[in-house]
Amino acid sequence: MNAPEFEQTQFIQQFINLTRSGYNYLPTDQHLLELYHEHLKKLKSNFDQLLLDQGYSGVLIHSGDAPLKFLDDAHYPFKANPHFINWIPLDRHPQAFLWIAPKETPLLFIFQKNTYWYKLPPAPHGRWCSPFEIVHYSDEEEIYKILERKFVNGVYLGECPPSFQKWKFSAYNPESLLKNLNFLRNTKSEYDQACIQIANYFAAAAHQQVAELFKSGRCSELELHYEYLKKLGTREEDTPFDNIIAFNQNASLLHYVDSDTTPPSVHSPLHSLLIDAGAKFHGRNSDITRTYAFNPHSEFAAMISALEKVQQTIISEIKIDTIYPQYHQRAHQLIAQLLIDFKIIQHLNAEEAVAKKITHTFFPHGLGHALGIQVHDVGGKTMKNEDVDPKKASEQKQAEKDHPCLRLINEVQNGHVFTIEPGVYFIDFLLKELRSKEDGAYSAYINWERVEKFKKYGGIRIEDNILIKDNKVHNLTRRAFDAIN
Ligand SMILES: [Mn+2]
Repeated sequence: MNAPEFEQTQFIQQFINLTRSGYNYLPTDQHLLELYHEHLKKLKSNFDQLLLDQGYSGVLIHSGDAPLKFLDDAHYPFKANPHFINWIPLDRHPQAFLWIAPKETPLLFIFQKNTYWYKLPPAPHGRWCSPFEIVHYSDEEEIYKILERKFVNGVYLGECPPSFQKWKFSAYNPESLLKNLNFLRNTKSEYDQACIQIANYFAAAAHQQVAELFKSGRCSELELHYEYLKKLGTREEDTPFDNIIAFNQNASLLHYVDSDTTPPSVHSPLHSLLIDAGAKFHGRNSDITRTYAFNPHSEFAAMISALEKVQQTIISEIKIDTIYPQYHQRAHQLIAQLLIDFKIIQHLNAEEAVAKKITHTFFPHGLGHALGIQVHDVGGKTMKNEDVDPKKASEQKQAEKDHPCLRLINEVQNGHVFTIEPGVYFIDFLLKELRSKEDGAYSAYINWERVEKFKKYGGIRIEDNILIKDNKVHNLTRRAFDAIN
């Protein structure tokens, strides 16, 4: 068979085209299948061990359901339980269940019931699901009958409607199990890594398309958003997160998702574009940000290049066994120097500017986050490496205190995937706060005329997805952009 029968996303044809065009680092269909089966093997042994350790007979993982809107008969888009996706890359199968028990073949329950209202998700079959025993059901009672006796010591993972309470599991989403599972998800299998790489190829191609159209100066934010989706060949609800496509001052809003319909004109001239958008493959995500100056000869264009240098410097310095907050701290130093070079910070050196937390006004978010089945992936903070030495542990603690926005404080290790996304923004209310800080004492450290000049551009963020493998740093995003250029 040509395509993985398990795969039901829109991306598969694109994926096949990419592999045919011979990009390096892309697995063939057969290789991806092998990686998937290895991923499952490891997952099964991790789950078996954890369940035994914690005294559970097994776990039922619910894929989830599309909730109904208030006072309505329409549903919100379905978003699958990430713990289900970890096992089974089907993100359009609500009401599916997976039963995992030590030394047993996993049971996959797929909802199949005649209906003339909706198209049922196809029943998985073929090589991709050979490690599972597949049971089709139309009524949840059927699952109960099969597993009834096992539920006594079993545990349930997923969103939990009241109807499942009567199933009498010994625990629902127990914290100790979730904590361990989340921590394990920090280390990506080769299958996860391959999927995130593919998701980077898709997103890079769509990014490139949008960048080209932006240069033409004719499209609105909304039109660019549609072009991005079109290039991915996907529905809006199948992107990893709402696209951020922001012109000018809109780029100073970190999560601006409003997609203005106004086309650029003499009355609303274009200065900048910030695009933060990703793609999904087999439920694994990419998350890429780029910023463009409409005038490539402007000072803002030079600032973009300078921030890109900052980003690449940080990436080049990443080493195994170090803690992530160290790079966040480094970003503040380098951004301080950038702001001094651009004559925005004055009368201070970089170290002093960081010590006075002036960079926090221009770079108010974390340097990055773990990336995987969730865009802001779990495990970055849930459990610290027990072997971490006391010095690193106290650094981590301090970093959590100093940088409450930082989502990742773990040690960098092989198998980790995370983003590196420094930014420089001109955010009105933060600038006002800085100006009045300590009765205006800080105001002298800023050249406000220069700040005014940059406000119309909103801000810059540059974000790449980084994989640590074989003690080396692999930039999955640059690799993707290089391949399509
Ligand atoms: Mn991100």
